[in-house]
Amino acid sequence: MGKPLGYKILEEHLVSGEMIAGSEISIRIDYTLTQDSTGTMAYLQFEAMGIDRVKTKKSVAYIDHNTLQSGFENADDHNYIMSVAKKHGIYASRPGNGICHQVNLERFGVPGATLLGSDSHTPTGGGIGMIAIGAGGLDVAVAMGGGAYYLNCPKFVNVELKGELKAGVSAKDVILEVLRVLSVKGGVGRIIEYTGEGVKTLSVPERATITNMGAELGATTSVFPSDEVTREFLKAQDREADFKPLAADADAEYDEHVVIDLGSLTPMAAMPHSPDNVKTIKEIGNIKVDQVCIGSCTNASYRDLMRVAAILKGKTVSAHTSLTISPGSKQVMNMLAKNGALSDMIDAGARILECACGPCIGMGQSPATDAVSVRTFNRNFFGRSGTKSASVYLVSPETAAVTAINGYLSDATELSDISILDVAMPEKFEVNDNMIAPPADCACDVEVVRGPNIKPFPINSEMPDEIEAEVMLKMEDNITTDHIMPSNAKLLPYRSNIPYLSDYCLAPVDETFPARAKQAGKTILVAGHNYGQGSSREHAALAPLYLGVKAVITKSFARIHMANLMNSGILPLVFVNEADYDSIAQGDVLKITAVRDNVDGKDVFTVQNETKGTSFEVRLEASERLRKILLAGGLLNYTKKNVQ
Ligand code: MIC
Ligand code: SF4
Repeated sequence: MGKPLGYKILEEHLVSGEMIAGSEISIRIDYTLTQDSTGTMAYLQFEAMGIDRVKTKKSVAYIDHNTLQSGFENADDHNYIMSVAKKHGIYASRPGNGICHQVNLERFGVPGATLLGSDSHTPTGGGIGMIAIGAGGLDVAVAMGGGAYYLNCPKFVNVELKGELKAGVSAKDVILEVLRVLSVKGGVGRIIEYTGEGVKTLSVPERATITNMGAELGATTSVFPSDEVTREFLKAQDREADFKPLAADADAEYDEHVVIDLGSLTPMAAMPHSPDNVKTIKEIGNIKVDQVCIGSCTNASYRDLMRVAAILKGKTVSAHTSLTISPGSKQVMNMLAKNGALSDMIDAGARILECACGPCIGMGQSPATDAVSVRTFNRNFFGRSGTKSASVYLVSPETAAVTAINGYLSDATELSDISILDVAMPEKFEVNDNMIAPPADCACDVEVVRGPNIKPFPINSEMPDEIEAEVMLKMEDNITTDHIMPSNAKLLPYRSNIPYLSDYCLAPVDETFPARAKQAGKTILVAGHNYGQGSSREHAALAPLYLGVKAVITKSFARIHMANLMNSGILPLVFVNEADYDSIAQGDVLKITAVRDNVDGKDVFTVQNETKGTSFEVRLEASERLRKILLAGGLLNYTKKNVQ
């Protein structure tokens, strides 16, 4: 039987394990990327490993998230990243050069290679035929040191694309449709692989929009074949030598199959507060819009922004709407400047922001109270914009641009002259890597700069033999990492300061939690399905660790967050019978005895509810290696133990 493309790439990089869905495998990592908000922690951990130089083919450190300098903290952390990268053989993309995923696609993506990134949207690289996976910073640090990356062998879902998109309908609408069909947990434990006639009608950045938002499906990653369209893109980036044709076997067998007729799609939006809450623009109706934000690693490519410029040309942004545009890379911004498109945007009244994540991660542009904000981003989780009462809708760049002009949610297929959207891919991109700083030849020449914002990160102790603690918080389904460890302009500067951050841990769910947890000393969390969806930030495990969280019991976990919990030595447990969730109340005291024996060898064990006098069963879904990590009190302890 034939194999999916993702299967073949994983198999080529296999270090240990068997390619059986659900069983643990480890793979060799060719490339890594970090960004600044997860990077400081990743490099502190890399330094703690005592390795001189990275062992990957290439590792790149991006500075793109924390680009607001409202105090010394971000600037200090940037100096740390620049110097630590220089010392250890890592290329560093300076602030202003662009968003990690877009720049990586443009300048470093290689079909058939593996990429591990300390950001959940690393799968953007799947648009160029890579197996690109998001992970916690510690896993990326290990990969930089030459260690394998461990994951559960995924299932493979084939999304077959038929036909061609109509003008005004966009790659964003394709992934919104996939989200509508599969939901935010539909991709868990799966690689989403795109095939079919429709593939060749999509450019590499359009494919990358689709693989980028595979993160919102909870997928391990998403991948497109590498074909003539890929070759053209690489050629236009002066990198044709990196091209290699790749596709699934013609008779490839998949675990699941979804068919999407591109021609039948219409413009869509993900409504508040979840990326899978998708409806067509027609269904939602022409609601009044206060703010439009265009940009992010999902939708800030050359063609995206050229179409936006074409819609804005000669028009004025609605009087009651604010429009911001953040180009995804310096390359794209420069091309728009040279061909006049930037001028069309400025002329229409767009507020041009720097090439960075910006409003997507709440770095400015928080909407007004009760405002409706329409964004081309990938996440509209509750509170992420920085304004709790705001309603955020996720749309394509075309939808965003017409909406900004009209001031009401609008359908780009109804443009009076639709031919303006006919934008060709450039034959040649503006290539200038002058903002990518190369590493030093020798580590000895470089001194690492450490500002006062960098605080030691918490390290767990060995797993105790008994856990008895209060359920300090009982939560619903789909709790995101933006709930667990919120990120906004006020908190992002403290990504290297866990004690400070922990005072805001889970505050969007319950503001009293950090103080209550601190007082109790040790706590247990209970939640519904898909706990920890969203970001790869390990701060969502480190802050709970700092606050004394010993175990998290849920109906199910999101992949990266579960790995981060284990890496921190926090027990992630799943209810054997979901109904037991209902029997637990916040404030109940739970007790697990013989914890070490259970973790060592049992898949299922018992938790006593001391308050109710009842008991229930939980499952620990962990390989032998992960059990050892948990027993040691986390990956760093485990690694130290095994190196000595
Ligand atoms: C995000 O989009 O949520 C982020 C900010 O890029 C995160 C990383 C982080 O929290 O620093 C992600 O997606 O992993
Ligand atoms: Fe940056 Fe937003 Fe992309 Fe995260 S999703 S990497 S914050 S642009």
